[in-house]
Amino acid sequence: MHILKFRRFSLPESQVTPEALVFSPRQAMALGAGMLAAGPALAQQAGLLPAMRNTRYAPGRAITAEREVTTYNNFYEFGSHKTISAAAQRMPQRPWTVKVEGMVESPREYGIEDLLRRMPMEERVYRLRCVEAWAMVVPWTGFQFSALMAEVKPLSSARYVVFQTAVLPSVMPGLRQTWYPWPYTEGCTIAEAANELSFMVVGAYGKLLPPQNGGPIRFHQPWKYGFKAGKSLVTIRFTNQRPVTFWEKLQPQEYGFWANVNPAVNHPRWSQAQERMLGSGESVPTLLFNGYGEFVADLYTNLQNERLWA
Ligand SMILES: Nc1nc2c(c(=O)[nH]1)N[C@H]1C(S)=C(S)[C@@H](COP(=O)(O)O)O[C@H]1N2
Ligand SMILES: [Mo]
Repeated sequence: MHILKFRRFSLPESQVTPEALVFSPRQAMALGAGMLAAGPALAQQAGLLPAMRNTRYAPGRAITAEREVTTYNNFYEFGSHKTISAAAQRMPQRPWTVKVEGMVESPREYGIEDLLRRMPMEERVYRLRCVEAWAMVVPWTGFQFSALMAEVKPLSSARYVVFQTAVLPSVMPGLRQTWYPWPYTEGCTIAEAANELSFMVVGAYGKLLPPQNGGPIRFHQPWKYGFKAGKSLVTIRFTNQRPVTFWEKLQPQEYGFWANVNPAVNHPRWSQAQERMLGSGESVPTLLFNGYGEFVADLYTNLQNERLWA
């Protein structure tokens, strides 16, 4: 425990947020237990996970059991079914490089360890609503995407951000399904990316993000359907061209660019009014913008002509 504390406090002052300096006994215990169980990979990040929870984003629902979240997944690179978690363990998580490129003043290539050390880490409990009408509530660890934007400085000509998943044919059997438009590519506008809710996820339940959930790094915008949350990212590109994203290429009549959650706009093949909570199986009403309207509704006031819902 003392070693862990030392590591945390040995971070340069400039890389530590004020909240990160507060370290509850409970978190210290969780960290100690995680260390013993998970070995060297976690030990390398010991000073960073778990991070302090940011309570500004109360989910209003119970956190979903970790076991459900880590064993029921959408990750088509590993297969077009939910039980890919075992197969995903074959995806190496280190070394891992994320390129930030395109219309930015300072393009960068980050080693994942370096990125984690540079960014202001926090925990946020967010809802995730899949377009297939299941949902979960997860304590993610990560950093607000705007912190990365501040470092690379998008040019004023940049309009969109594009997120691209790794292509690793030796460990991703799903890539053999050649009718899918690999690589998995997602994107949003600069304004959406700069919103305070846009979050780069590198951990869950106080531990490093497991590969099946998109480790070592995935995106998440909790007011949009889950398919917008690209997993296992290797490239983040700023551009003035609106990307045609993975599901939009496949089924443009069912999955659009904006994909904001709206219970009143049904999927062509099912209702979006309700959602099934993973674990409890409880059926609950779906909320406009997945309940995050107070943070994001303003982004869409001048976009009435766009198809804002999935
Ligand atoms: N690269 C990649 N990212 C992806 C997907 C995918 O198939 N491949 N599925 C998406 C969908 S549809 C959802 S609902 C979420 C699921 O995240 P989870 O498995 O962590 O619950 O990941 C999203 N990100
Ligand atoms: Mo999804």
